[in-house]
Amino acid sequence: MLFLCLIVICLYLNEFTLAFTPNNTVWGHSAVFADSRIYITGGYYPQNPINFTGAILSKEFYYLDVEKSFGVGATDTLPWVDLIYTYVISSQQWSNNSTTTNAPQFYYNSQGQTVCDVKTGKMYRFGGNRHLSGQINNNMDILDTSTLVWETGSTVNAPIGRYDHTGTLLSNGNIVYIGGCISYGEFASMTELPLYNTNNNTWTSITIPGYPDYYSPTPRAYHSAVLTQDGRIIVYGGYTINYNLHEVVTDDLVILDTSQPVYTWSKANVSTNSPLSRFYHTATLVGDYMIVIFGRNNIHIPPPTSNEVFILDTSDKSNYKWVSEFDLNTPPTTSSPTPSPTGSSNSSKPPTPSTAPSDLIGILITVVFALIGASFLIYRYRRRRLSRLDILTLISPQTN
Ligand SMILES: *[C@@H]1O[C@H](CO)[C@@H](O)[C@H](O)[C@H]1NC(C)=O
Ligand SMILES: *[C@@H]1O[C@H](CO)[C@@H](O)[C@H](O)[C@H]1NC(C)=O
Ligand SMILES: *[C@@H]1O[C@H](CO)[C@@H](O)[C@H](O)[C@H]1NC(C)=O
Ligand SMILES: *[C@@H]1O[C@H](CO)[C@@H](O)[C@H](O)[C@H]1NC(C)=O
Ligand SMILES: *[C@@H]1O[C@H](CO)[C@@H](O)[C@H](O)[C@H]1NC(C)=O
Ligand SMILES: *[C@@H]1O[C@H](CO)[C@@H](O)[C@H](O)[C@H]1NC(C)=O
Ligand SMILES: CC(=O)N[C@H]1CO[C@H](CO)[C@@H](O)[C@@H]1O
Repeated sequence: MLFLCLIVICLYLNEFTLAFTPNNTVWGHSAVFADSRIYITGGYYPQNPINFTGAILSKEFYYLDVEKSFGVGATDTLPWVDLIYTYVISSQQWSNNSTTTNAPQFYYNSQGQTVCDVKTGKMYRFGGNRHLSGQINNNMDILDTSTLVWETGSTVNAPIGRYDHTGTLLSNGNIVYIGGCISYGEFASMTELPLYNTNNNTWTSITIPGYPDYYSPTPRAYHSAVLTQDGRIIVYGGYTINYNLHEVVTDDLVILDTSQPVYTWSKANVSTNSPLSRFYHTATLVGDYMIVIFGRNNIHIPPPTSNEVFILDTSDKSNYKWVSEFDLNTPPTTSSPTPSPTGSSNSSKPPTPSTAPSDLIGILITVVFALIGASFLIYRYRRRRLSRLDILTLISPQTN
């Protein structure tokens, strides 16, 4: 297991720093919400933006500041903040403080569903595939973030392996796994979903009544899934067909209602124009707003709009709206925890942008998670470009 040695440091930039705008054509990145910031790292950008061919790993690390209102229209400037860190990849480990023990095998395409339970500090990673063999696994690897020791979850009744799926932790401690591929070009069922009970480490599954009595969404992979406070899992985007011919799903906004004993699917009622459907994006819930960042469309993506960030107002479940503003002045009535590693379950107010120790710890944890995700991608990159990659440069915050 190859981890990277991360050394480093936050060079605080001052107020004169130029405005930072990340590449809009990034896909397969990860996003973590913590302390009113959505941290983005990793992902790919096209080698040939004109015809969208080739994939180069992005080494950027930055965040979207969701502490204040902002618009996502073509002329708006998004509150991106660049982060610079320096990694020295001379040893095969993370820095001392984040070295884990019993590290499991390395898998691809499992980053989209990694779930963290903020109550226990455990991170759950299920499935993924091997890079060279393409072998798909159904392992449940659990990282205790307080001890940094990996454990193995239950294999009894474990579902068939998969990749490019999502995992969503419900308030009852079950992780619901949605979608993904169970073999090359073959998709997991959307009506029989695996559940992992984190309270007693057991697998079960739930059967969702489907067609013809109920709506059944198109099977999909590399979609996103966020949980609202009232138990709706909002599944957005994803691809169908097969990996090489992948196309976005047509029913790109579907809802799994987990608030009743019998879960049901429905297609979201959307009363506004929708952005271009996509996959390999991220979605993060901040209050009642689902913030979708980047992603890609089909093989040949049309030119991106100037801001590839989109906001869905999820407050009215009979009428979802894509809005052009993240507006804290007419705050959504509730503030929902997001299934992110450091999202506090009780942070109903955005914390102040101070650098109090607790914030720093939150940020640190976030960074560690983000980097663990990034390491999967970086590992692959490094294999391909061993000679070039002695130093990765990432950078850090100017604080507001
Ligand atoms: C994409 O563009 C690059 C550079 O212009 C070119 O070399 C490559 O052949 C093109 N690929 C396809 C599939 O069109
Ligand atoms: C953005 O894309 C261009 C070319 O497509 C590339 O040169 C540049 O490094 C990319 N930047 C990031 C942050 O990925
Ligand atoms: C951290 O790692 C360095 C070299 O990898 C080693 O010399 C040092 O003793 C380690 N420190 C701790 C506290 O483990
Ligand atoms: C695990 O917990 C669930 C309820 O949370 C219960 O139905 C199930 O029987 C438990 N399984 C074991 C093996 O204890
Ligand atoms: C969608 O909207 C229609 C008409 O506005 C309404 O009849 C229907 O119940 C709504 N569906 C959901 C799931 O809310
Ligand atoms: C949430 O915070 C409020 C006040 O800040 C406190 O009264 C309440 O007990 C907290 N709830 C939980 C679940 O921690
Ligand atoms: C958060 C944490 O564990 N920090 C430790 C990192 O390692 C140094 C020693 O190298 C400790 O002093 C810190 O407490």
